[in-house]
Amino acid sequence: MERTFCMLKPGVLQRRLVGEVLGRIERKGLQICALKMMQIPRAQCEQHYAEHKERPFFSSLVAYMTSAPVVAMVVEGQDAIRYLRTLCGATNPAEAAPGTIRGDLALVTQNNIIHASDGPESARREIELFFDAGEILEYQDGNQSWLG
Ligand code: 3AN
Repeated sequence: MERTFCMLKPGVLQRRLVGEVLGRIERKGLQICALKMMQIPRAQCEQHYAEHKERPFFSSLVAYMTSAPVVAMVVEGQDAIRYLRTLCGATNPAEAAPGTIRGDLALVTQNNIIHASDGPESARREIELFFDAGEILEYQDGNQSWLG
């Protein structure tokens, strides 16, 4: 099973959309194996977005992401990285297809609802940056047992 890191940006709690977004991830069949609310310390946020350090939006992005609590999680499933990215839709909500999380719920690129790791290496790095091993829990996938 593959694991990926996912984070709901501050606007999701502020707009009462946590259940809506978690519901989409769950209904797809992906499994949440770690979940917490937190306000990200600035240094941790800068580390998370280090690849964008030179981009013009970096300081505004860090200011936004640290302005209010986020929901951080680890999501598991076969091909979880690819499935979650597809659920999210394009980075720019104007280009995100209807039916995707960003396509349906976002208008602004910076405040585009959700972060999801873009590959196995970033997933590993991001999970480690946000979670201790003991916070990631294993449990039986109920869907699989019903499917037999
Ligand atoms: P994604 O989150 O779809 O992987 P990235 O990695 O290119 O996209 O960008 C990381 C985050 O940086 C985005 N989620 C968004 O919040 C912000 N971002 C990306 N491009 C822009 C932009 N042109 N203007 C403002 N913020 C941006």
